[in-house]
Parts: sequence; structure tokens; C-alpha cells
Amino acid sequence: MSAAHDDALEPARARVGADAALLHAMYEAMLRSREIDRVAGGADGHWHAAEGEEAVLAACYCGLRDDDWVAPHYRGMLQAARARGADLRRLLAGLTGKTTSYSRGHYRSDVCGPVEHRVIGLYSGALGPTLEYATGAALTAHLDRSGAVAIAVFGDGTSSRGNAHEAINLAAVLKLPAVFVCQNNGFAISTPSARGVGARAVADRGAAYGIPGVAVDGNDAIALRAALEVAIARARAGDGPTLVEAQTYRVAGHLVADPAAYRSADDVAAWRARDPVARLRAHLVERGLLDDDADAALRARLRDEVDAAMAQAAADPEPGPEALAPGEVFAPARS
Ligand SMILES: Cc1ncc(C[n+]2csc(CCOP(=O)(O)OP(=O)(O)O)c2C)c(N)n1
Repeated sequence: MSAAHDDALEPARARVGADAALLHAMYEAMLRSREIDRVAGGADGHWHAAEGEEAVLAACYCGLRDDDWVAPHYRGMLQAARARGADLRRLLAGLTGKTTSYSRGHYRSDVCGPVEHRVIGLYSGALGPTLEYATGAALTAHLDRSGAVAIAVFGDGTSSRGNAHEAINLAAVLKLPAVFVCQNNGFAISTPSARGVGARAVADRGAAYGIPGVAVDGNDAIALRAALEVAIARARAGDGPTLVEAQTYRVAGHLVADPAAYRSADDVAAWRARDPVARLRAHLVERGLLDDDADAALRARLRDEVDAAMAQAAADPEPGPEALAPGEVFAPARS
């Protein structure tokens, strides 16, 4: 089922591995994500860190067209919105409902990104509907013949929800321009994915939907981006969706307040040794695209950027009763 995908993968991997601008953008996004985890995790025990899963965020949210849609997993929602051009201070202000946030305090920015940046949120506490929203966005792109794609990213736990299956099935049947990416970090809270998903890989479900299902090392940003590029090209060409499974690991607890005592320290250490940031850094250095000085300067710049955004967001005003008024409805222009 995935033979065409496999044939296209090696050339895509070589292309991505030599694309200096894309590699730098992905590396920066990954380092920034770690800084966001630092400040948001330090301020909020309910923060869901993406530590160790940054390659998924970089591969899925960098280098898209402005009119593409993303329906991110909540673990990475803020980073997705930032990668799509949203303002980090306003995103961080959205963690505590400040008036400067995109929703002016109506909803948390770690579950609902700004729709004006074509980031689709959860809009409720339920996991699963975002895949249906992505299928809807892909249907719009298909009917408008816009060439845009919709990328839905979701956890392994979420992948077994009924609405996840319905969304992927409908996109497959209608050959919609969608890409479904399972950010499989090995756990749904404390349930290991082997117990939530079963013994087979999530990617194997592609066969049941009649679409390519591709399992990729989710800590290898280049391999993952190559798989995304093949899937996106297929979607834009009108050949329908692809199911990509990014196999990674949740190095952090489910949320900051979770001591994650249900797993072994050895497992965590083994996955830390496969750190996706260090792996992309090694590639950049090997290619002569990064040296120690440039890396240190980039890290310092990102640290300052994120600290400044957090300080501003913390100083921003709390909303008053006006936050209870209904907001405007956002309707993107259709060409
Ligand atoms: C429909 C639904 N069921 C249960 C929950 C409670 N819940 C919140 S996060 C979570 C774990 C989700 O796991 P996964 O999709 O693998 O994402 P991860 O947290 O591992 O990134 C669950 C079960 C929910 N929010 N919505």
C-alpha cells in the first residue's frame, strides 16, 4: 500500500537533509519549543511538555503554505501557532486568560491556537474532534481547488477514538488533501500505547482505510519531514490522505505535576539519549551549517525571546466582565 511512498522517501530525505533554510527553521523551532516548555512548565503545573517530541512539531508545522490548515495535538499547540506566525507573547498570555491573548481570555492557548493563523483548536476538553475539523478543512480546500492541505496531529491515545477513525475514513473515501500524523509518544497519561493501541503499529491502520500508512522514527526530524513532504505532495496532487506515525517518547510526565512513577527510569534515559534536538544539531554541524558559536548565539537569542515574551504576558492585564461577551466569528476569505 505504501510502495509509492517508500520510493519517494529516499529522494525526499536527501532533499530535506540538504535544505539549509528548512533545517535551520526546524532546528530553531525545536530549540524554541524547549524554551517554551521551560517557561510555561515553570509557571503552570498543568502544562503538557513536548520535551523529546520536538521533531514532530518541527516537521509538521515548519515550511507550510500560508493557506494550509493545521489541527495540532494539544501537546505542541502553542509551538504550532508560533511556527505559523502567531505572536509568542499573546500565546503565552493565553495560558492565563489575559486580555492580550488571541481569544482575549476566552480559552486557553495550549488547547486552542489562533484560527487567523489557520490553527484549529480543540474548542472543548474532548480529544478526537480535531481530526474531524481537519477533514472539514481539507474538504473546503478540495471544493475550492485551492491546493491547500490540512494536517491533523494527535496522540496515540486519541488515535483510537471513534471520531479519529471516522475523520480518517471520510478523508480517504473522498480523497481529501489531508495528512494525519500520530504523535505516538508511548503513553496516554499512564496507559502505555501497547495497551491503548494494541500490538500493531498505528501506521498499520492505513491499510484498513485504504491509504498509505508510514511509521517513522519520530526523533529524526529529517526522516519525519521527508515523510511529511511526500504525504503533503500526495495530498496536493489530489491523491488523498496519508497516515504518518511518528514514533517518539514522552520524556516528560503527562503534565508537569505528574511524577510518572508508572515507568522505568532506564526507559526515560534510553530515550533521552535519542534526543531529537541533539540529532539535528549533529547533522547541521556535520554539514558545516552550524558551529558552536552560532549554536550558542542562537540558544541565547531564543532564551531571551521567550523570557521577554513570558515577562510581557505575565504583566499583561487580567480580563474584566467584557471577556464574558461573545467574540467575533472568524471567517477566512475564500478565493
Ligand atoms: C475524549 C476524551 N477522553 C479522555 C480525555 C482525558 N485525557 C486528557 S489527555 C489524555 C491522554 C491522551 O493521550 P494521547 O492522545 O496519547 O496524547 P499524549 O498526552 O500522550 O500526548 C486523556 C485520556 C479527554 N480529554 N478526552
